[in-house]
Amino acid sequence: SAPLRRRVFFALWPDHTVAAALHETARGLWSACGGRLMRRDTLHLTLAFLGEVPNVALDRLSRAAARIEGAPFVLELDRVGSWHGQRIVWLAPQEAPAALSALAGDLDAELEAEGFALEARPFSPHVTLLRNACSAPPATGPAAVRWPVSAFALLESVRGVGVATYRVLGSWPLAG
Ligand code: 2AM
Repeated sequence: SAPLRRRVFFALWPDHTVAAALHETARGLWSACGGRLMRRDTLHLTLAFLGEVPNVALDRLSRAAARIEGAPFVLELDRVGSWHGQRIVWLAPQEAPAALSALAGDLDAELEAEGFALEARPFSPHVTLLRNACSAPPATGPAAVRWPVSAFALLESVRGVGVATYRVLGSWPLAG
């Protein structure tokens, strides 16, 4: 039977080429740092995390997304870091492009206008590459990944046996 609720979030979802580059970087870090390597087809940058929402709310999510008037931008993912508590190793932009911060901020505002409550914690753009990894990844090493961004997506997280897979529910262009 179909679930009545879905676990969803908005994210930047890489094309095959960028996902392959991210995964290469992840493998390099994994060899130094261990842990669990995120699969290539799951790599993403979260913009807004909603968690479980009822199916009937999906229309409101689409409406919020459709109101975004974003501009395309290029992300230079040139910084490796970790969060010790969660033992996550991630890749992030040294400096977030203004268009990325604007996109996340506008999305938050539109989601709140549609009645969704979001976390107050500040936007910290990152792509998780490893979980349960060492807490001191090598700062130098992988080359920066260049990610031209021209759309954002709504993703559903589907819990499989042991693994989560993600399904794109919708995608909206950043037409400029
Ligand atoms: P993470 O990679 O740093 O764990 C799907 O779970 C995506 O949503 C992941 O990118 C995850 O971030 C993010 N996520 C999970 N729970 C979250 C929360 N409570 N707040 C913000 N982002 C969250």
